[in-house]
Amino acid sequence: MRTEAINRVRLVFSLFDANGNGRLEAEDFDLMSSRVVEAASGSDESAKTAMRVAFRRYWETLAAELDADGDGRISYDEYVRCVLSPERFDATIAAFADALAALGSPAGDGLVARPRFVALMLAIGFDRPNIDALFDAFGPTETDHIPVATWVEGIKDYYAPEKADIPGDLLVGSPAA
Ligand SMILES: [Ca+2]
Ligand SMILES: [Ca+2]
Repeated sequence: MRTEAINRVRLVFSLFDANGNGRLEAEDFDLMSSRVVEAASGSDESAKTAMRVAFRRYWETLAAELDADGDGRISYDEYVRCVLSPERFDATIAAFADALAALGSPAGDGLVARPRFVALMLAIGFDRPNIDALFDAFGPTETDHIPVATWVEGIKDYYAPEKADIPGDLLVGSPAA
């Protein structure tokens, strides 16, 4: 198990605990979903609906796979076990990544502008310096865009337990000066 992967998982757990009670539950994903969709001004309704569906599926997958004590909530100890069987989450993560990155490109041109990326990542709860560091690591164009596909792959890598020294690690802690 890579330390970097555990750090990434810990960060996601803290952000997805949107109501801050130390457990993941359906309400957290509803809150997060609302925040992200609200930040996606300019996206069409079908893209917003796809995001809501992806968040719901995300929660339902966690509840089905990780709620070891069956109390309808996911503790951190339950959540961290997701890294032991990542293949069970691949399809859910892929759908989530596609929906999120699609919100980043409302024009449907396959490109995500930095302000849009920042707005969506702030809505999830990441810190601004980390978000900018990640965007820079994705190698933006001269017009400060990244391809949707780059973001999708970055999200999948973020959740891959065997990956280290990836752009997504820049979301954890303070970005290097
Ligand atoms: Ca919670
Ligand atoms: Ca539980």
